[in-house]
Amino acid sequence: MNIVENFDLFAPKLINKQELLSSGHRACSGCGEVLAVRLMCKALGENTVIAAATGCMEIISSMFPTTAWRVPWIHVAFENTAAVASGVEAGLKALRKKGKIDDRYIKVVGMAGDGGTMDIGFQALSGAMERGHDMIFVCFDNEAYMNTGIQRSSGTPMGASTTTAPAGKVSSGQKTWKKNMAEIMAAHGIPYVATACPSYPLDFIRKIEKAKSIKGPSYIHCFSMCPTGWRSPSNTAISVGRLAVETGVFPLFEVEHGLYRVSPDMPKKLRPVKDYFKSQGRFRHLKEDEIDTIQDRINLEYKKLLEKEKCLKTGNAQKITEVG
Ligand SMILES: Cc1ncc(C[n+]2csc(CCOP(=O)(O)OP(=O)(O)O)c2C)c(N)n1
Repeated sequence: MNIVENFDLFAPKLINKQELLSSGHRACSGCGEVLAVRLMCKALGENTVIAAATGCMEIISSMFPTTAWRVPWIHVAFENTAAVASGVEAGLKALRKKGKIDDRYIKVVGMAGDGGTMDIGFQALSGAMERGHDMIFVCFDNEAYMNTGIQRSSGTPMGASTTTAPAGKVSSGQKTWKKNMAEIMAAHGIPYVATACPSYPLDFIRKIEKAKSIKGPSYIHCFSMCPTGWRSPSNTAISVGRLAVETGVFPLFEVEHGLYRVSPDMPKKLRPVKDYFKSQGRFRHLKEDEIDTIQDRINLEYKKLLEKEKCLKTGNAQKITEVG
């Protein structure tokens, strides 16, 4: 289905008012990630089973003997979130086939932080996507191992100060470029990949709904603002998320059956990355030349993304899908 021509089909309609992640959890004040999880649950609805890795969202929501989850939720190890989710999906399929459960469609979701997705849970995720399980995997990327004390991950951006990549006299924070997880997932050739940010809630909900409607594997990479780890005031999570999108630090796009589409929320012209850096203490130490290097990289990556989208607009997309 052509995602541009059929955009109205996917546009957000009424938002589910039911809260499937209840209040009373222990998230930090101003946490952008828990807002994203709440929106995700609204979009998924109650016919959902979630497998969640250890991480902030687990420790804040499931302190024994309480739980904030109003859908079946399984806490699993860092390494095997996607493997557990794929097992649940296969199990439900088998039970349905044998007539042991009713015919209701249940969506299985795996979720983890950037550490649990991009580092330690990576091989299980790659395997589940390649096997084609009917599931969604959502990475809530707060750009470090946050609940254990702000250690760097492969999702930490270049130059950010963390406790294991600290800024100081001889170091300028993280020394490596952020792993481009959405592109890695797109390279698996799965039906649907998207980036999202809770500062754009309708875009986020629409993407989760679309992933839910797809029978097959989907991956959503969600930018998850963390005032605690990013050294920013707790009332700035939404504005920081907006700045990340407006500066192209975190572009919003989706890849449906190999076809790229940049979100209409992206600005015509990107703001300078400096505006984004100013909003957080973790970038406070960066010097002009370091900021320039990062700016060049952002410009290049965004240009590459727009080029990929251009294929769709120029009609080359048809050729790509025919070949694919
Ligand atoms: C194999 C393994 N290594 C280390 C840990 C300890 N540990 C628990 S949560 C966590 C950090 C999780 O980081 P991330 O996935 O980015 O989630 P966040 O806490 O940022 O939400 C670590 C290192 C663990 N539970 N299992």
